[in-house]
Amino acid sequence: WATTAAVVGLVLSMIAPARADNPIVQHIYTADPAPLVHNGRVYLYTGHDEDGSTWFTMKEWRVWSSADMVNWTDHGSPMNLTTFSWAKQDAWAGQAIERNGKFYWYVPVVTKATGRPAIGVGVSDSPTGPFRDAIGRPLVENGEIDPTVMIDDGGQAYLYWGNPNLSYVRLNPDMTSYSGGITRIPLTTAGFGTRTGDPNRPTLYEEGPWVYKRNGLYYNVFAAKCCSEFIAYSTAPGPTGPWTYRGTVMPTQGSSFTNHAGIIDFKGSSYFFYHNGALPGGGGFTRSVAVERFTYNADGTIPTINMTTA
Ligand code: FUB
Repeated sequence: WATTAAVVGLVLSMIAPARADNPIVQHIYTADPAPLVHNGRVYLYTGHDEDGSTWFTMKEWRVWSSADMVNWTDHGSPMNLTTFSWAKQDAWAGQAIERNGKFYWYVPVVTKATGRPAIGVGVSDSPTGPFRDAIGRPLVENGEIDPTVMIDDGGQAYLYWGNPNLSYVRLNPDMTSYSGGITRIPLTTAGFGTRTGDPNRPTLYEEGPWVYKRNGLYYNVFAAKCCSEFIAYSTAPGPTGPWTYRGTVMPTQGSSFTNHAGIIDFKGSSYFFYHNGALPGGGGFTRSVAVERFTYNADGTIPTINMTTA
C-alpha cells in the first residue's frame, strides 16, 4: 500500500498541494513535527520513517508548508544525513528557527566518531532549504537527542534538548555557537510530575521538549513516560525555570508508542502538532504527523487535546 500511495502522493504533490485531513501527509510516513511560522505561512519540519521500518529507520528530514492549515505543499527533503559529513545514522527530531533572514535547523544524529547522538545545525537562506552543515561538526556532543530552540524577547536564544536529562545552552547571536557551559535542568517532581515504577526516572519527563513563550509565560511541552508516551507540560516565569508541572496535554492514544509535540499560534488560532500511527501500516516506527486546533484556557493553561485519528 505504502509504495502505491507514495507514487500517487508524489504525482499529486507535483500537480497540486497535498490535501488537508489528518494525517497531514498521507503518502509517506512522517514523525516529530516542528512547525515554524514565517511570512504568513506555516513551515512544517518533520522526520521521515521509511516504509516497513521495524526500528527508527530515518535518513532524512522533510519540509511542508501551508498558508491556510488546509492545503499543504511538499518541499521534499532539503536536509539528510549526508548533509553532515560526521553523521552516521538516525535523522531524529529537530526544530528550525529564523534569525536575521537565515534559517537554522537543529537536529540530533548519531556520529561516526562516537556512535552516540550529538546535535548538529543546518543553515539556509530559505525556510525550504537547501540546508548545509553550518559548522562542519556537532554543535553539542553529549549523547542526547531532541533539540528545541527559542529566541527570547531580549534576543537571547536558548537551545534545549534531552533524554534522559533535560539541558540547555545560551546560543550566541550567530546561532551556531554558545557561551557558557551546558546547564542541566533539575528534573524535580514539582517541575515535571511524578513517575512511578522506574527508580531511575522519578519524573514524567522523557524526551521531545518544545519550549516557547506566550503572553509572558514560558511553556515546556514534552513527551512523558515512555513507552506509551503521552504529552505533558510545565510552565515557568523565565526561560531557565523554575518549572512547574501543569499536567497532560494529549493522553496516550493510538498505535505509536512515542509522541512528539510542536505548538504555534497562526492567523488567530492555536495549533498542536503531534504524531501517531494512523496511516495504513502505521505504528511505532511508521508514524504520521497530525494537527489539532485548540484554544488556551483563560489562565493560559492548555486544555486536554485528543487525537482525531490515531
Ligand atoms: O523519531 C525518533 C525519536 O522518536 C525522536 O527523536 C523522539 O522524540 C521520538 O519521537
